[in-house]
Amino acid sequence: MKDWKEIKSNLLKGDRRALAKAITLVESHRPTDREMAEKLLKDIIPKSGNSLRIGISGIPGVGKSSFIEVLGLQLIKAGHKVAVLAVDPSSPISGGSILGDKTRMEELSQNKDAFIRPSPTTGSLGGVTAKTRESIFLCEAAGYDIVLIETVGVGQSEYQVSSMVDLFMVLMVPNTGDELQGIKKGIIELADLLIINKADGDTKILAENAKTTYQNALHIIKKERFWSPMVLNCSSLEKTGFEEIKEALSSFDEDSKKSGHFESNRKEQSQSWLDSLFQERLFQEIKENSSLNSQFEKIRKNVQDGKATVREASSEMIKLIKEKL
Ligand SMILES: Nc1nc2c(ncn2[C@@H]2O[C@H](COP(=O)(O)OP(=O)(O)OP(=O)(O)O)[C@@H](O)[C@H]2O)c(=O)[nH]1
Ligand SMILES: [Mg+2]
Repeated sequence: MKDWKEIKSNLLKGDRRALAKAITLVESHRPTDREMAEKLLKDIIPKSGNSLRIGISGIPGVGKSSFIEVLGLQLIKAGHKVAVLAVDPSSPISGGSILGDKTRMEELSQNKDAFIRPSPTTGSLGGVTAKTRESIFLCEAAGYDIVLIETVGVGQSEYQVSSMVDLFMVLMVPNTGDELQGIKKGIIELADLLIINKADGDTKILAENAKTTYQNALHIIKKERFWSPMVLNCSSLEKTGFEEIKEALSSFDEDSKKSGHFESNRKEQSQSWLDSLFQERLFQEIKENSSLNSQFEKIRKNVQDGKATVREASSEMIKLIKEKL
């Protein structure tokens, strides 16, 4: 990668190609790229932060990409610049969902005020989310004031994404039977907005019923915060329900800033990011230290052979680490 300073100055002017290059740099595993990425990030961080970061989650096929296409275009019409990032730890190699996204977000991807970036394709979930966080900063420095982060997958990625956004949205489909069966209560607890998509055609009435069910369920989950989670219906196909969604987004933005939650939440998020990054790097350092590791092997064997208790062994390991520090 050539001149990171050139990338930086073009990125700060809002150049989409420079932004794409910058993200590639951040995603790269090559040590020289890594070095440049760190310099670049250090320089642009003061210019970042100025967006509403929105996480969008939901099971595969619920309609996230179609939803983002409609919402994104409407936000742009209202004067925003919209960046879309994806977190997809479930498909580390393939381009399947990327292809899907390109076609689902056809109009948005061609809009000059939109920037769409598929998920980083390599690395552990921890690595992928670290890169997504850094990509958020880059998008903000390039002038995007709405950053949408689409998470694919069930389970851990939702928690990871909710810990890097200001507002977390969960998309659901109306279904027959017990509405709450399929979703984990934990995910609902994370949601600031629950959106029931596909409220059209035959499923319109089901969506209405689902809305009531979820509203009641959310009532039970008591949140002592500035914001009570909302349930809204929409159809990405018919483009209905989006006025209410946009209103909810701006109320959330306003209320969270007024209450001080916005600021404190971001501080908390960067603190916990630092903690987890520190831990990750510390473990990496230890793993890469061969003399330490051969000593650890012996200690492990002692435990296996019943010559030391687990507690004794861990104390011994800590002692060895301290000696190296
Ligand atoms: N009837 C109806 N169908 C929809 C709506 N939104 C999306 N779909 C359809 O649902 C399917 C999945 O939509 P996507 O937008 O790709 O869903 P996704 O959640 O992004 O899927 P993954 O990226 O695979 O997780 C497509 O066939 C869409 O045409 C809607 O509002 N109404
Ligand atoms: Mg999708």
